Amino acid sequence: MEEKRKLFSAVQPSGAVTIGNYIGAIKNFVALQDEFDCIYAVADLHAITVRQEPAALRKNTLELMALFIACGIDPEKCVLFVQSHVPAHCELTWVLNTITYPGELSRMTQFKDKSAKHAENVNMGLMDYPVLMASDILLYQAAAVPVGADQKQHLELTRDLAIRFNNRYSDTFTVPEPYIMKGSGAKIMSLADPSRKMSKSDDNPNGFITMSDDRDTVIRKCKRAVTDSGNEVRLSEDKPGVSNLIAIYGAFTGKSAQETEKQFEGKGYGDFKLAVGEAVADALAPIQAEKARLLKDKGYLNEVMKRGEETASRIARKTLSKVYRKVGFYQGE
Ligand code: AQP
Repeated sequence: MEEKRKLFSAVQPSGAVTIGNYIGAIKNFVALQDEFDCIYAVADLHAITVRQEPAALRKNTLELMALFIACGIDPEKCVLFVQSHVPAHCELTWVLNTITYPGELSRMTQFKDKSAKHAENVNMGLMDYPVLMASDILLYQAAAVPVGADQKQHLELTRDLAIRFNNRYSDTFTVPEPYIMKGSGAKIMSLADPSRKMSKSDDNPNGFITMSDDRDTVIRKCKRAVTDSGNEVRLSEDKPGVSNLIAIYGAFTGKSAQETEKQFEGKGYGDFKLAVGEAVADALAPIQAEKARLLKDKGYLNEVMKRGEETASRIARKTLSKVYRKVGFYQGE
């Protein structure tokens, strides 16, 4: 049987996961699990580049693992693990750091944004984030990486580092390609400010809907969402607020923008916002119930993580020992 291509992606346990993370990442992870050999991580090493409360980080890690499974990622088909459980990620980062130039990292948009946002904590990890991300991907010889628009620059660096290493030391890494999902690429914007990305670390909780928000909260946040002047439900660049809600509605109902426009023709924003809220709440309810069930079974979650760690470590070690050999580390005769 032909071997499937490997695909890697991860989500940071840096807060309560939003519907932006779900639409842009987790929903796609589920759709890709039959086509690829998928490896998905809870990226806790990445998360500490921004200050985290230790107890919250532990809780968010377990919750994210449960959420992955509750959303439909099958641990029997995919490798699901926690990044810090596989030390090879840090080890490869060190080697790749030695072929990365500071200028490449200081000009990254995310570094600039997060440095501005966390001016009190501009640390080396924040700057080195893309090299750790390159290690995540290259360790597994991933051919494809599903990326949102916000991660394209980082994937480009991963490709550059893979090519640079391969040229210097001979062929070692698969050079990954971005995987753009058909009909997606949606970047979900903040409900409070549709010019900004919806982010789990946003200080304004009205800007995002989390995957754990209850029905009333979801509907209230949708009702309060900043919309544009006028009252016509139409996808348009000059209607960023309404366009964002159309994207969210589409992601949870499967309806195209045209279908949504037609459905709400002659109706105002009020009806539309309520319908968006109800659609999101309806879709989240079964996921929330399954997540709650899984969180009661820590033994099962720990076992999934352990299995994931073992499989991930095996693949990662193979790549790492190749890298160590190529750079000239003595590994016994
Ligand atoms: N608003 C979004 N729309 C679409 N996709 C999104 N992603 C994040 N926000 C949106 C996608 O989610 C995946 C995991 O992201 P991450 O947790 O690794 O970090 P992030 O991109 O920095 O997400 P957040 O929510 O903005 O986290 P914080 O606030 O901690 O920085 C990625 O594939 C991303 O594209």
